[in-house]
Amino acid sequence: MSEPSIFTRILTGDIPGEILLETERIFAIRDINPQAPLHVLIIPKTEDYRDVTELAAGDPDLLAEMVAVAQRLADEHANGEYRLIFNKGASAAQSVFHVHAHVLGNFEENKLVG
Ligand code: DGP
Repeated sequence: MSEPSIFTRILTGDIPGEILLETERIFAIRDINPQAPLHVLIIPKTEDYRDVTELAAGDPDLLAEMVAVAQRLADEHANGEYRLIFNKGASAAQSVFHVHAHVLGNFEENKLVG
């Protein structure tokens, strides 16, 4: 069997990481290298899907649940608005091959006022 992914190791407590939200099939953590004031990763607990294309083909309901979790996170930590990104493939900057979505928000916090 292959090694558990970095995300599974956070879920199981093998390595540290704050779990922001957890449902039966999904969990969410803050990205270690945030690209926006809010930058959270939404991750299915299963490692069955390497990327969003496999997930959409294999379990579209789980993909829809990830979008619902993105909205929940944005409602709780932003103003209900968010950017949702899936990287698919190394040449598109995917580095962890356990499917996950990046939720980014609160971009206004970086703008200068006045
Ligand atoms: P991607 O490039 O789409 O595969 O995104 C992987 C993301 O995972 C990347 O933005 C950084 C994040 N990441 C990698 N290792 C860790 C970790 O140990 N903890 C947390 N919180 N995030 C991590």
